[in-house]
Amino acid sequence: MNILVLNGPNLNLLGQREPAVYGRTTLAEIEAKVRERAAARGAQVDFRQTNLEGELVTWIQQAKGRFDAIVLNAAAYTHTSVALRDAIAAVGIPTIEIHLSNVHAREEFRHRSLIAPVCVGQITGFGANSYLLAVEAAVSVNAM
Ligand code: CA2
Repeated sequence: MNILVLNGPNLNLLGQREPAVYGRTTLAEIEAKVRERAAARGAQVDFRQTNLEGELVTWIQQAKGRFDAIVLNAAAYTHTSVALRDAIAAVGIPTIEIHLSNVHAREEFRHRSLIAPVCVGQITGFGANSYLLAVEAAVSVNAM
C-alpha cells in the first residue's frame, strides 16, 4: 500500500525550537522512523512538508488514485481550514489526523479540529510516536 504523509506549517522547525512542547526529534528523523515502520508493514511512504495551505490542498487532490491512505499533521491549519476539510472529503481517501502534542490539553482554540469529522480518526499527544501509530492505523484501515 502507498501512504502519503503530509506536514503543515512550521513543522520544518521541529527539534530546533519549543522542545518542551514538540520534543527534540527533527522532521527528518521522524521521516526516517516512518519509512522504517512502513517498510516493516510492507507499505511505501511519500513524506512531505509545506507552509502553504493551498499546497496541502493540491497534494490531497492529487493523491486520488495514487495513495491508499493519508496521514495528516495539518498543524495550525487543523483549527482553521475549511479548504483542507473540503479536500479530504472530496478525495475520499482514508485520512488519519495526527498531532505531536495533545491538542485537547492545550489552549481552547486547539481543541476544535475542522478536519476531524472527515478523517477516519485522530491520534494526538504521543510525540513522534503519533506518526508511527498513524502508520499502524493506515495499514489496519487499508485491511478492512
Ligand atoms: O501538536 C501538533 O502536532 C500540532 O499540529 C503542531 C502545530 C499546532 O499548531 C497544532 O495545534 C498542534 C504547530 C506546529 C509548529 O511546530 C513547531 C515546531 C518547533 C518550533 C515551533 C513550532
